[in-house]
Amino acid sequence: MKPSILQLNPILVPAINQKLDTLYTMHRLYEQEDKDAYIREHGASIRGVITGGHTGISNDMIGRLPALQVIAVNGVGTDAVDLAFARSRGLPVTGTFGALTEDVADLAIGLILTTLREICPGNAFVKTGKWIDNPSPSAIPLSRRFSGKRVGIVGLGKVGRAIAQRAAAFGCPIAYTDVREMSDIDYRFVPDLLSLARESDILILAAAADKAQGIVDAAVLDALGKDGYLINIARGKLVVERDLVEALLRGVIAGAGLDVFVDEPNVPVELFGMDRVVLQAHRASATVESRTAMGEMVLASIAQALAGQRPEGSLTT
Ligand code: 8YV
Repeated sequence: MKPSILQLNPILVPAINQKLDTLYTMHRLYEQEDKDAYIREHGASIRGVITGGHTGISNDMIGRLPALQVIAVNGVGTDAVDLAFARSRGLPVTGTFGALTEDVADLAIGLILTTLREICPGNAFVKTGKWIDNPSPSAIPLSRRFSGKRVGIVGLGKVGRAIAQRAAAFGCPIAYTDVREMSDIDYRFVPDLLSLARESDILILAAAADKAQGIVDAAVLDALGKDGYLINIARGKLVVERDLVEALLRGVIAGAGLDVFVDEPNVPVELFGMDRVVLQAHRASATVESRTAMGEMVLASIAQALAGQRPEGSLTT
């Protein structure tokens, strides 16, 4: 009999789904009307869980899966899994570390360019026929340059470093904050976030959100200042979202490029009409390339765990 796997989020790569279906009996919880009843019926047979970084899994759900041998996160953020709890049960929790770095960094740069250069309103101006109606160059206000701006990165892990590399190619001086100074790179280390915000034109959030909730608040936004931009490709909960909306409404900062939010898919509606705010639906890793590589890592983690091996890159075992 094929082992049973519980999948909490869809995987958008057909080849990965085919492999999963060939190897396992797949229980796709997101397709079920009555999720609670479904777990009651199938929970005892489940040996592996596949979940998204943002979705994770609750301790209650883990408790309902007595035969569970692995939690494979199809992402790099493991903040929605209680790692200490999984560790206490000897359960490996794996992530797709390294598989999505380039695409997440690319989107960060994309958000910077679209926000500072106001590409979205420019696009709408042409596509809605407004340019023909108003061909004067003064019809659209001037935007802001990216090249050479002071970039501050919060979290210099794999993604933070890939963003730094790209921003450096735009001639930007790079500074960063993290729990400690990194000895292997020569970007400027700033120990506290408030100072980093004060010394940056563009503040980019690339940190894990396991412990760092609400670190970007009114004071940090105030320090970033009226010509400053916030970019978030990490987790919505790193930001006090109400403070960010207020700061944008009151011109405390100039704009924001956001891929992630506190309560996805709910996004504060005040942001919708703002030209200097660019929004994405949590899509930084949503390329065929990243999602294929991520899917392969998920497959490998499950195969290793079910074969009684410690999955490569397990965070808890
Ligand atoms: C994914 C993410 O969108 O890596 C993460 O932590 O949040 C994203 O890359 C998500 O995990 C896909 O399921």
